[in-house]
Amino acid sequence: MENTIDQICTEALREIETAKSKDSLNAISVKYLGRKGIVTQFLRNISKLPSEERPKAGEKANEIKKILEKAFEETANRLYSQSPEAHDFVDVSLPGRSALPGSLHPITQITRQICDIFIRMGFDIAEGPEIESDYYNFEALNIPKYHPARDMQDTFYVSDNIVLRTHTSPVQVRVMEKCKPPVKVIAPGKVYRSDSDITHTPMFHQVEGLMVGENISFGNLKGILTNFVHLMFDEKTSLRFRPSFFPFTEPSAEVDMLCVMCRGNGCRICSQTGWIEVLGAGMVHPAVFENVGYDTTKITGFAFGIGIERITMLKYGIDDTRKFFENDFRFLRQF
Ligand code: 2U9
Repeated sequence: MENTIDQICTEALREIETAKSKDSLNAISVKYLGRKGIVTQFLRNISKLPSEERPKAGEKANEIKKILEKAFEETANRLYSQSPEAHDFVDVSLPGRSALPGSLHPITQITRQICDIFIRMGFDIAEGPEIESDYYNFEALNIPKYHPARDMQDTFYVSDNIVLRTHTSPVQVRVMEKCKPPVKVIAPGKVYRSDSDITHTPMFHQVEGLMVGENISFGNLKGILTNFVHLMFDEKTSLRFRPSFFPFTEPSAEVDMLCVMCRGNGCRICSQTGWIEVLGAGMVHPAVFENVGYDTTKITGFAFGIGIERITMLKYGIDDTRKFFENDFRFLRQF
């Protein structure tokens, strides 16, 4: 009995192996595994065997049936992969693969909102190089040779006199060199500082603004910035100006807005102060005007700098700047 089924198996495997087409393979399959096939008949006849022989014979026959089924499947795959239709087969019944819809990065969205607000107030947009000369990034802005900002710890140096811009201020210097006053521009873009922790990334985004002409005052600065914060957040968000120092402005101020979370009562976001620092500003230092050839007896102006990551975090309640640059879709898709 055992010999017979082994012989059947050997013969079937030889036939399967030499099958030349899917049709002949099909015929072999019917011959052995079909309803009246040799293996099927063999299984049926097991019931006629003496009871002590049945279990062994059944086990053996089922094992051989599995071997043959596997051999049929493998040979069918081999014959199919060699057939011409395997190479240009398109299953038109499959659902289409749609491309993931893209969206604007939250930083891009907020940059555009900020630009729109200043455009409505009459500002033009100016752009400039991210790789800058030491002159435009520091010297022209009254940042002296031994100022800490110039240190390798704070600035990325490309060479002795070339840096990755640490602010977008050089853009406004270039604008003033080219245009006579009045000038009213904002300069959005990437800036670089050699700094990396939970609140700092080596690259971040700024929008700086500059308004220059006759009779431009600190009052104008307060008006423009108050309007900006009211449009960006809401009319109840009041501003507070604190005296500060920057080499390129005099007087200078750091500007806080009423905390968006607690509205001045004190919370974790504002470290219980009720206020959040959002930007820096001041009246352009006369030394900067002299560097671009403006007449300091007639011309005054103000400038300000806004960190875009900070505004975006406050708008969307994000707690870690690094999230902006990890390219994690789970984070980015929320905006
Ligand atoms: C010119 C003259 C002066 C731009 C200014 C600031 C104050 C300031 C910070 C805000 C957040 C940088 O991104 S931040 O960390 N900026 O505090 N920026 S005044 O002053 C200028 C610009 C151009 C010709």
